[in-house]
Amino acid sequence: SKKPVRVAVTGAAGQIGYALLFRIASGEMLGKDQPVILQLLEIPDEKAQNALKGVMMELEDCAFPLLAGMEAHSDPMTAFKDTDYALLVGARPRGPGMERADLLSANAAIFTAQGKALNAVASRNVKVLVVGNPANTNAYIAMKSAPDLPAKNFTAMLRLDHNRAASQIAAKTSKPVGAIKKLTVWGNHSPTMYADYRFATIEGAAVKDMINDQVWNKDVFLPTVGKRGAAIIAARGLSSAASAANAAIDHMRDWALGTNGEWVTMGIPSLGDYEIPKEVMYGFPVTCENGEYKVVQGLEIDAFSRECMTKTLNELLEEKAAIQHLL
Ligand code: NAX
Repeated sequence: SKKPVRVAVTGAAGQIGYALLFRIASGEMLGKDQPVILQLLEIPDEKAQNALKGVMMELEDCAFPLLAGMEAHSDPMTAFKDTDYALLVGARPRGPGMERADLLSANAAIFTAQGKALNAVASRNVKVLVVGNPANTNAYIAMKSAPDLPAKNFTAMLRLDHNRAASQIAAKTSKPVGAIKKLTVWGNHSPTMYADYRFATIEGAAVKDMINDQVWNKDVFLPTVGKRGAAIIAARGLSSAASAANAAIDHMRDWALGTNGEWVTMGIPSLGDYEIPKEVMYGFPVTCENGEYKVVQGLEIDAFSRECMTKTLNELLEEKAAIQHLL
């Protein structure tokens, strides 16, 4: 049987953690033949550490055959030791009266420390997914704080936006969601993201022709996908958790095990494709093979798309400018 791999998860006692850890331990992320060791990080606070112990008791009680080990940590320098995968979920949420700049700098402190710890102790091939918001900028900060690791190993989660876009298109076209191919979401994980179905197909037919309604695209589809997180908070009283955990599983599984030529969306450090400046952590259409992602090339960017892509890029550049002095 395979040698266990190490999977670090931060914010492990939070809502997303609770929807995520059991699925990782059951083999849904890395395969039903891949044993895992969970290295769980929470803040040192006693309540959080106790809650983490409780989650670990439940993980034990699942008797998952693939769960080869489990550790609780309060320091990223031990939590990330030799880790092959790191899911950075824990982040500082926006408190009452907190300005956007305060939120960015509180998270910059967390993600510089975690990036440095990954740099110091993680596997040199570690695959990092940042979920904690602002996800793209946090991933950028972690990447910049880990100069000895390949920049391409740092990614941000756009997959929830991608899956949300797919479900809206399935509803609009009355087609099965699993039949939608070649969809993507460009840019920031925020309401400025640009979900783009211009290239999408269902059973070989172009989604664009099936919908053929630019007003729906602009006035219904994009705002619905962009504001879906807020709609879930309004309905549930809590932010998306199971769907976010599901997207994290999808992102890591596809990156590690491949997509068989199909497109998925990942937030990755730009290599300059599609005129997105290098290193900006931006959502792109990618395919994955042998543990590596590759940006889909040669897509035509029309005027409306360029406008949307620039708007979400500008937001990312502003976030980057706001934290640059902290790096
Ligand atoms: P919770 O508040 O339920 O859990 C977060 C957990 O992280 C808490 O237990 C907290 O103690 C821990 N934590 C905070 N700082 C930490 C640190 N420095 N090291 C280790 N642990 C730390 O939030 P939850 O609903 O689980 O959401 C987690 C994050 O995901 C939030 O930042 C949220 O905004 C973000 N999201 C990102 C999404 C995306 O698509 N990228 C979608 C869902 C979600 O909103």
